[in-house]
Amino acid sequence: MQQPKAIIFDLDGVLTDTSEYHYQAWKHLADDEGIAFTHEENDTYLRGVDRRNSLLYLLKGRKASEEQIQEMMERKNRYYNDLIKNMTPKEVVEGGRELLDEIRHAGIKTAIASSSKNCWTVLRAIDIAQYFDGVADGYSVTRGKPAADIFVFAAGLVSTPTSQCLGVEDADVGIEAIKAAGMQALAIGPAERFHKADKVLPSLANKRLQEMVD
Ligand code: B16
Ligand code: MG
Repeated sequence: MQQPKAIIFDLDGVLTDTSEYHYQAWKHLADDEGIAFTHEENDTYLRGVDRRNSLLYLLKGRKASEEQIQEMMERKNRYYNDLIKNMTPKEVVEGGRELLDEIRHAGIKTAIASSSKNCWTVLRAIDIAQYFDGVADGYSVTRGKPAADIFVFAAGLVSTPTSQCLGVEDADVGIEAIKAAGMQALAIGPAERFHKADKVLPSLANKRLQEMVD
């Protein structure tokens, strides 16, 4: 890999394990509605996917009015907020602060590209907002991952051409978005989850910059 001028991080599932809370909130909604839903489905189909498209997957072809869709999205979001409200700075991936410090000291810009509308709540709860030069979240673009838009938007926030950015993602749709944006892609998670990653690490825990770009 070439040394990037900017690193664009996904949030949920990369810098903190909120992807597990998203799963629990969707599972709660699925149980309410009597719909079968597994952890494996969450990892394969919902990671990185925006709230509305996640719900449409979960409904598995069941008919719902716009009013019912809105109500279910709000209900899932209430369940999710109940789970994240007690998050603390301890829930940053182990060694994450040191890694972000190292990246910034190397003169590399940093930004967030998260599909989540709760992105700022989580950044504040785990106290890492200060490590980023820009934050793109679920309000920044209309076309979600796998469209390139949120990564292109985040690269713009740090005034860096996408060809000089490294994107970091735990979702296969996120890796697709990074590659569509013309960036190098570092995937976080099991190798079999990803199709287009340039490099895969099982986790960002206790990693150094060099291990991300080798
Ligand atoms: P919200 P990321 C994504 O965040 C999550 O991976 C995904 O599970 C969630 O549905 C999506 O955000 C929308 O989240 O309902 O909070 O707006 O991985 O892109 O940081
Ligand atoms: Mg993610």
